[in-house]
Amino acid sequence: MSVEVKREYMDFEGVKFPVNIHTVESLTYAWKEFQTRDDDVFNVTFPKSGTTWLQEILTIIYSNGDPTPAKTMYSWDRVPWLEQHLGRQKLENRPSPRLITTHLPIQLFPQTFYNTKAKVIYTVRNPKDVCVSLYYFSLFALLLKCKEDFQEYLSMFLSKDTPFAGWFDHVKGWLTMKDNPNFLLLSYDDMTKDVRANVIKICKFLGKDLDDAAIDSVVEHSSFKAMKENNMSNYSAVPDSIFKKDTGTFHRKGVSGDYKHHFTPAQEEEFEKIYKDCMKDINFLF
Ligand code: PPS
Repeated sequence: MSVEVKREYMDFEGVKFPVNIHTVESLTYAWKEFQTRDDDVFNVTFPKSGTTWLQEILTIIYSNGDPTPAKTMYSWDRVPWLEQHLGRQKLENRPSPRLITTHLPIQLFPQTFYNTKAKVIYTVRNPKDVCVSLYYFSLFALLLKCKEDFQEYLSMFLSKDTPFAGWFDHVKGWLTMKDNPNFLLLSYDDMTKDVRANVIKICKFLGKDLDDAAIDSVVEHSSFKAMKENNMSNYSAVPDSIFKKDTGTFHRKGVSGDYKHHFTPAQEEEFEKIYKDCMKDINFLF
């Protein structure tokens, strides 16, 4: 039986979510019912900011450098999405420590988190690159609204018709946690420059004592090339009814600054203006 996939969003507490993989029940579970444990680790991102990369890095850190789990289990089973329709099923009885992925904006993050020692790793990426990455992704991911014309897509990205609260509110919300000792802020763009230093930073934050060889293994097996070739992480297993794979690949370029090949000077100017206005109270520059 084939399920009809729709490029539509539902509204939950004023935030838009793609309908096919989110329900009121799954979002309520994530927000109000999920029981956070002290050793839970949350991989939090706005889409296209390094989610899958962190899923791979965390998996291999927690196997002490052994790439086997990353090569034998799907990323969405190893580090499942909390808010998606299978979140409860995948996370409820999972042994600790649980590695958990989420695109939730901070106001819908599990309420029980705040009474625990659980940790959040929040990865940000230059929003212009996020926009370009999401533009290409939405052309082949049939779960998302898309526009073939990049200018039209850019306008949609900057509008209220963006899922997961939109880039600006998502980032602004999560940055309010930046002084919490259980919160680690990473930058995708910085990771592309020195992934090893970032892996060491993550290990320190998580209290994981990996030797040099294990750290080298994390770096090697989470590289763009390794992940693009890893059928457990490259989404090649997703059916064509959801990802129209003849129109793109999940692992597209994996670089910082690709927006320069897509934005016109006028589009950059428009973006900068909105960025400055929306982020005026935030001390964070790209
Ligand atoms: S999603 O759909 O939200 O889970 O997407 P996400 O994983 O956050 O982001 C996808 C972009 O990340 C790139 N990517 C990587 N870059 C560098 N190194 C590694 N290992 C890596 N893995 C994924 C991926 O190519 C997407 O970026 P673009 O710019 O489209 O290439």
